[in-house]
Amino acid sequence: MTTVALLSHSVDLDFLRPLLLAADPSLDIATWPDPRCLEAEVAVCWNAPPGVYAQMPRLKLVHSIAAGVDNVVAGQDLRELPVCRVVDPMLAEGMLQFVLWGVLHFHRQLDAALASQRAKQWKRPLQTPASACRVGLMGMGELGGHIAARLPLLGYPVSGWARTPREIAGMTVFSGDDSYEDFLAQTDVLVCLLPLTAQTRGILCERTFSALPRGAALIHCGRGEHLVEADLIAALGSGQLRGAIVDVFENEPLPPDHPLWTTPGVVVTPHMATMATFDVVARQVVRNIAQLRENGPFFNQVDTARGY
Ligand code: NDP
Ligand code: OXD
Repeated sequence: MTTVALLSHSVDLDFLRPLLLAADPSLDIATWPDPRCLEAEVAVCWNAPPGVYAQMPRLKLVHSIAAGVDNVVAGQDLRELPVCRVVDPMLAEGMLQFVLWGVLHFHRQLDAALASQRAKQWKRPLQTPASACRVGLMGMGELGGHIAARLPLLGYPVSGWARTPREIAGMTVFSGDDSYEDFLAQTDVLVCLLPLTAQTRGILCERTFSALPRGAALIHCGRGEHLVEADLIAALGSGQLRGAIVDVFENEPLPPDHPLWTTPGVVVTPHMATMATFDVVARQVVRNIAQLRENGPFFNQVDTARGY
């Protein structure tokens, strides 16, 4: 029998119990803060309690319930533990939908139309073809790569920025710090789909905003810690940025007195850009537990040295 610990200091993950048992009735499941968690071989996590793996001598596999693993590895003693994440076509499709909505919001000037509505003014914003709205994707992985394949079909010129170089027909993919400013200089709508790592923390800052064309917009779907909120507010205030859709925050839920709720030009969404269904999450976890028993290779294992 494999014991699974459902670990989170911010949400009660017990809702996964019936789904995991449906996929593998033999599992023994404990939910944090049940002390039995410390006996588990498998940790299934979102915002894992700090330092908890160090107290789990039998732990053999750490599994995020999400695409990102930052809050699963931060502040933990990982030893040589394998860490896996969720990769799912419907999760990628959900992110495509969210980003498309955001691109349309800026390209079709719905931000201007909503501002006019608030002022009870009938103003028809100038409409331009999709070809005039250049989308820049930070991150060309499972999510950014899917969006890069689909947005051009609607006429949007898309470029990408990743850590490592690659060739994609019909698209410029920039890579590394040396080409970062070149990437930004030709981007009207910047979409952040990066993982949170030591290299990407704070990347959405004054340096980034000032390298964009004046009046560019931001769609931020990565992690809250990518964004220097004061720099965003300053860039919006100066007109360097025209608007921002912000889905992720350093402190979630966003506190009621947070300035971004009411900063002109900002659309706040509650970390809803996309998610896998809980059923998919449970099935992917159970599939990797089977691999653990068989000593087989894990699905969607991350490179913990790289951080994603
Ligand atoms: P992947 O690991 O598949 O892709 C990550 C991409 O980021 C890769 O292209 C990688 O480059 C690039 N990258 C990593 N570090 C750097 C760096 N230092 N400089 C430039 N590029 C870098 O991740 P996913 O696409 O699956 O997910 C991305 C993130 O999206 C998640 O980590 C999570 O934070 C966020 N997310 C947010 C959701 C929401 O609802 N808001 C939902 C799901 C995910 P390379 O290809 O060269 O390795
Ligand atoms: C994820 C998320 O990483 O929900 O999947 O943010």
